[in-house]
Amino acid sequence: KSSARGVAAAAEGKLGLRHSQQDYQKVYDAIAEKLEQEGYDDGSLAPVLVRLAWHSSGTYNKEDNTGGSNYATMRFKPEAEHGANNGLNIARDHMQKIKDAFPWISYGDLWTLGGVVAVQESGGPTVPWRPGRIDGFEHHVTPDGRLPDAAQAQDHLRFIFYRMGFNDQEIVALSGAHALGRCHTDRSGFEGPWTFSPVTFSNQYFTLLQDEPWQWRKWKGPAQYEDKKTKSLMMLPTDMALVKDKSFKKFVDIYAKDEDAFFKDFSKAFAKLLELGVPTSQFAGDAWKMGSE
Ligand code: HIF
Repeated sequence: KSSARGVAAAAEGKLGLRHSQQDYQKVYDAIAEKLEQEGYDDGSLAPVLVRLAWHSSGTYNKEDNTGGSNYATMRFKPEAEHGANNGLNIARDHMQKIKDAFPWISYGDLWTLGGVVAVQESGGPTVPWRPGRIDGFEHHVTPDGRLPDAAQAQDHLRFIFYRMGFNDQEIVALSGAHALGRCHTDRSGFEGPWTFSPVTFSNQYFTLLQDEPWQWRKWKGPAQYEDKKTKSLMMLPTDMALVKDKSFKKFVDIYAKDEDAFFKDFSKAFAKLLELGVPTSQFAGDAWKMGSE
């Protein structure tokens, strides 16, 4: 049933019957216009939109080709209620307003495009993106436990990200997205931002990981690190795994030194993440570079 819709969607895409890059650019602009939210966290929705795009894609399993961004299954209660997705209702609700204005876009395309807008408008690299995802059904929801558990270390990171088809370099490159946003006690239990500028996309996550002394925070919450000097920043156990593991650390050092290298590798890895689980036949052609004028 869903494959028939996929074929139809792909055919429409190939024939260019549906929507042009300019149409999608209008959606991009509408999202960009909504990012700044006075009073919300650090003043921007960008971080939580990046998290939505990633969590809607990161359920992918290359072994059986299930999960990923194709069906936007976080719309369904069982996946919305997976613990890892706590708080993403905020992002989905904001994106629903965009969907109301552009009802022709699929949720998977909308959420992944939201991640692209958020990265780019926060000063990050251009992330090639193309439409083609279709809305699926509740039976496409994958089991809980496919997203990473922040309390764990390098073995777990590899187990989770290798399952999606990523290698060590890509794991580290992706991780730089924690330059954006913060942890919330009522969502994950953890608390605080990773960097001093949580609404600016930069390589600061890597320079801080490399340069700052980190120590366990003494508090009642889950085990997390704090920076010794200001005690205002945090790192998750999974973040610290990147400097404890030699193979990961090599890339942390590269990205701390060379922001261009980070931007280039992040762009590739994030574009790949956002297309996990989408059959190539559903894409009409090469990915686009979207952006504000
Ligand atoms: Fe995150 N991530 N992430 N993450 N994440 C959180 C928040 C954000 C992990 C755990 C957490 C990636 C990988 C991993 C963002 C983007 C990405 C939170 C806090 C946790 C616990 C949630 C909350 O309390 O609000 C783990 C264990 C990961 C495996 C390494 C990606 C690479 C870094 C794939 C990625 O892009 C963003 C952005 C946020 C901030 C959300 C916010 O609301 O500010």
